[in-house]
Amino acid sequence: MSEAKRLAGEKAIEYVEDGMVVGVGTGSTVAFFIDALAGIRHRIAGAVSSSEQSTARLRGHGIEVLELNDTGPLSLYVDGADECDPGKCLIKGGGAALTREKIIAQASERFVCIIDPAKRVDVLGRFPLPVEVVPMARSLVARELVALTGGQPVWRQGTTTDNGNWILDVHNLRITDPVALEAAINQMPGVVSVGLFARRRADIVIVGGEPPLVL
Ligand code: ABF
Repeated sequence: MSEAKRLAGEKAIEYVEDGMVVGVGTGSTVAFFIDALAGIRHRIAGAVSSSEQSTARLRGHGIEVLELNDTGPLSLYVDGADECDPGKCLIKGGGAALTREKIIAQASERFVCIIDPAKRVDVLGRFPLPVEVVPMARSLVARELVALTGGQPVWRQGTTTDNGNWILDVHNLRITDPVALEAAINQMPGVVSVGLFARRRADIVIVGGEPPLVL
């Protein structure tokens, strides 16, 4: 599977144009993209990173990491996903970086999602849906998620996000209306963000393979 991730990550380089500040996501597929980006680092103006993990990898390659507040809107965001449906709606956040990923996706004109074939599903929800919560709201939000979705929220113990918050993973969902569910969960007090990327979904999906599939 890591070969498929590498092929997807390398294909995404085709969307990088000279002088761009590139939005960079998080995860093992993105790691391949970052490594490929290193080969053209002199052609780009820098990167905005969605996690400490990606920041370290970018800097390790000598790529300058910039603040989103300083760059303004971005032309391109490249990130992975945990699941992708036929409408290019995504579940993300398995790596706990969902809030920063959502911010950068929203700030970007084009979101290129890079995945391996196993991430493609007909209906989102087999992968537990991550929800970032303010710590004091953990059990309140968990109860509300049960009432709203019928799924089972599980506290990802031992994980603190880059923003100092906690993650609930909601199991056993079948998400037939991702836009509506994203909006409903976003409205819960204590929720920082939900790992459903439906309102701002991917524009282009690259499925790693020989050759890569571009959707
Ligand atoms: C991040 O990395 C996430 O939102 C997602 O959880 C993960 C993708 O997984 P992988 O490591 O397989 O690329 O983008």
